[in-house]
Amino acid sequence: MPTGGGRLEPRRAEGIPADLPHFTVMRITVLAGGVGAARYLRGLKQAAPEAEITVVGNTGDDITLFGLRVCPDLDTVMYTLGGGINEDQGWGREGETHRVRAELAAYGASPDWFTLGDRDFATHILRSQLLAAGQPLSAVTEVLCRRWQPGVRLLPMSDDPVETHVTLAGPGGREIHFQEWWVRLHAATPAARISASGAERARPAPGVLAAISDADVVVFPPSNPVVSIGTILAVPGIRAAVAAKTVVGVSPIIGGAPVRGMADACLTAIGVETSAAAVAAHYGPELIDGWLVDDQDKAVTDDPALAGIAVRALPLLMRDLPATTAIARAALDLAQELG
Ligand code: FO1
Repeated sequence: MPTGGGRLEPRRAEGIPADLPHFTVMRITVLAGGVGAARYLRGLKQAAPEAEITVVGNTGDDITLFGLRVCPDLDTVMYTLGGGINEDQGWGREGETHRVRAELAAYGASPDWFTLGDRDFATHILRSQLLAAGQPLSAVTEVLCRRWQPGVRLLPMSDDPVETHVTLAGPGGREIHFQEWWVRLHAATPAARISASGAERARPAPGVLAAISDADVVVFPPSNPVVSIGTILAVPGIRAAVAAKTVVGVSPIIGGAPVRGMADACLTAIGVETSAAAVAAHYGPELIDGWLVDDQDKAVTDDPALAGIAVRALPLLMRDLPATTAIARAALDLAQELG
């Protein structure tokens, strides 16, 4: 809940003399996972073309493969906003070939369950080269974004290693990397526990806390509340910084099911029902001030479990850019109303 009573007024940009025409910049900070967040950001850029948007990206999905550091959620935001994404998959590069993958398979190299395309490999090779030279992930991400020009500032949640691990249910449940659970097992094997390994020792990356505290509004796009937004909030300092701001979230669940991905498997793992109301209650009124739900879930607007959270119902399927832009606009309007 925001502390000050300050209205959501776009601020005067620094250095503009008071008597000049009123030039203001709205600052929006978005906690982002992968595909859902990236698609939402396309609409947000359209809804507020003059705004300064900072994206705090989840790095819990990151994995080292063949000696290369792969950062799926950062890359999905960068490729999607930069125009290089494989639109159908929502991850990886468009126009891909898989010659390197085939050569690795011919050697019997493992793992063989994670598809890396030839163009995508270039991103991981350059990232790994710069990391090996001692550059922090935030600096490396800035270098990669110089090519893609995503039109937002993309910050990893932390420069320290954090990896989401899943403990499989059942006797002697193994602990495996999130990607193995997600990609090889399709999250079909129930998870007894999902943890952000290393989060407790991680520090917010440079600029992350300032981007949150300086924001006029913080947005939770329709990302996975457990392994994307939950992981970002697990980095010490981030949850408290966000809770002090006006926060509007977009439900990733419509009509009791995730729009894409397998957020239901993640929610079940932490004992949260797969519903728009349950996810909002999971975040709680201490964290979020507004919550957008689909028309199918408009009963949520009267749900007593969501006291303290302003709920608005509207079409929430991001079927195309105009629809996504309307959703992004609605979040900003609600934030303005709650200012
Ligand atoms: N998701 C899959 O379901 N199968 C894959 O083979 C796969 C490869 C892959 C390669 C690079 C990348 O950036 C993402 C990739 N993803 C793949 C998506 C990845 O699992 C994401 O972490 C999830 O979409 C959750 O955000």
